[in-house]
Amino acid sequence: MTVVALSGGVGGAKLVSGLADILPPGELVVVANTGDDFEHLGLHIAPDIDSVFYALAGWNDTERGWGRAGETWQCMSALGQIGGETWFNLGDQDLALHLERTRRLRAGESLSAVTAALCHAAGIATRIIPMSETPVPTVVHTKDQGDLAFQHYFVRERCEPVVTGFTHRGAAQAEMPRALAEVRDVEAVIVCPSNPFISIAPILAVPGMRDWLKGLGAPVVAVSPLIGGQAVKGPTAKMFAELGLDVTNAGLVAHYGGLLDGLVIDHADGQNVHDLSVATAVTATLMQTAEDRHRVADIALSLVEAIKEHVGS
Ligand code: FO1
Repeated sequence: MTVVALSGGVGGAKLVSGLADILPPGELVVVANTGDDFEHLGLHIAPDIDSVFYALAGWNDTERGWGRAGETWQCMSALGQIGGETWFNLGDQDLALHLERTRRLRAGESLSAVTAALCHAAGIATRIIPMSETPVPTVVHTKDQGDLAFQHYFVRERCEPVVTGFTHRGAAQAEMPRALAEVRDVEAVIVCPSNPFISIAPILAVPGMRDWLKGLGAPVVAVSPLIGGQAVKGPTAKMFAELGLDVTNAGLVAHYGGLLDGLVIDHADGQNVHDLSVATAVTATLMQTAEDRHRVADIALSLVEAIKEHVGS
């Protein structure tokens, strides 16, 4: 059996690590958002692949949410002394990953081949597959600052500008990695509690991705990133509001436009299950401990089973 998870960075990586822990080794395939990727200081940075990679290797900084635990910042500090750009923090250990990825890409390897090699070296059994081999950078349209490159909006401007929309540049020419088409016997598709606009939408913008997901014939279940109309972390709720959308699970289901068969929601939103047009399961969706991650992963997979039984009956 194979479970496919669509994931962005921090929030997605938590559920991915819960799924990886409870599934037999090798049964999880993660389709990672690369809309956040950019070239910085001459290096190819892939933040969402990195967050999933570090979480699965057990090397992640759980407090900060991104990057490696026990990180040091000597290179950034030295870079600052000589007038270099320091708004995007690359830790000393983290730099090793970007150096090696960039070296391999420049030598002609594809992003999916590089990612597979890095996972193998780190002893990660889960397959992490980028959503596209070619760049699909997210451009953030803002009310007062025009168009911003994603990391300029997210890190440099701390998500403060009011957003009016997003473009997934290069999406029309993007191709799903061949490694995805080769994935077999998919029993479940899990949409992680990642930001629907900047983490999951870029994945769905890759031509053929929606059809591929639907064609797998497996239930598609999302874990909501909303708890009581708020996002656990990051700008999800702010974006819903700025785009004029309902900051609710009904708004989330509508946003995914017929993709979902089921949604896992938090107890805080449990009273609204009747507003939803998909199957639901209710639990505490905040994932702070390994036990939380296992519970949410387990509930999502149980909802998949319940949907299958319902369809079969
Ligand atoms: N996020 C920040 O808020 N500040 C940073 O300086 C930063 C550096 C960074 C370096 C490598 C990496 O893989 C991720 C990094 N992130 C940083 C996180 C990241 O850019 C965002 O969380 C995601 O792009 C949104 O999913």
